Amino acid sequence: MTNTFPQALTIAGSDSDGSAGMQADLHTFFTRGVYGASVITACVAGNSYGIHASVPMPTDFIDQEFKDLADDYQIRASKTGMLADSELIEDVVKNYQAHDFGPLVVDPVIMTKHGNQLLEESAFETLRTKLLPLATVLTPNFFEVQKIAEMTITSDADMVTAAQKMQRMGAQNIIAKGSHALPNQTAVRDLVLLANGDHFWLSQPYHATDRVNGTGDSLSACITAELAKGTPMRQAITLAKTFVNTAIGHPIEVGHKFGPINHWAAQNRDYDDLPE
Ligand code: PXL
Repeated sequence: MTNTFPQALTIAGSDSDGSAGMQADLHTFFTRGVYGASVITACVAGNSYGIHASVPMPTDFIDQEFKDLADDYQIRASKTGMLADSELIEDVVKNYQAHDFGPLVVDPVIMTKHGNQLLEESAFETLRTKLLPLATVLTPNFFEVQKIAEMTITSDADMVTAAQKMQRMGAQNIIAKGSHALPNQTAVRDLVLLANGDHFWLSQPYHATDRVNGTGDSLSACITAELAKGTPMRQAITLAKTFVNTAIGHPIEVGHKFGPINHWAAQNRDYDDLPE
């Protein structure tokens, strides 16, 4: 067997309701035509109302997951999601450095939209100093941008400064997601800072819906899937943004509160119209 079919890896937590975490990642890989493997770091029990229990996996089990993939599969791109605590982050960093699993997309998962903490407060510095420098792409949301860059963002210029600061911390490419809490909001604007120093803004319509669970996971997973297929960085990020916006724009009736996004709507969209 040639083992050449595009294969991507999510290193993330399992979310029992399927809306976020590795389930959202695997939905995304599937809809972008990429085979998805998963190194499970933690298990979360929850539903559209919130998270009610969380258990980290033992690091020797995580080591074995990495080993089994390295022994057999050819992972072309990887992403990280929920990493729970410092010990897990350090274990994932060790394993990622020991294997050739392609470019790494780091979604710096800290807290859910319900306000549930997914990363211990004490692990934040480990994330910033040990994982972030490995990021081929970093995908912080508005809250995470401000926390990582230690800045309050009130203007476009602030956002560029924050992204440049994160690049100096070691992340190569950054998509810094804009605020979703502006008065009379009609659009969401994200900043992309590329490794060569160029930056541009991506604007998408704002959808007033609670069905947004798994958006950050799906964005970073979509970038990962595209990189696994060899899509150039700029197109991978632009396509992923449109993918997630399309999925948010076509809600499905699952759960009562922060329900999942619609990966089928995103799958059925044609992406040939996107700018180069
Ligand atoms: O969407 C962030 C996220 C990541 N990983 C897991 C989650 C969630 C949100 O619920 O449960 C496992």
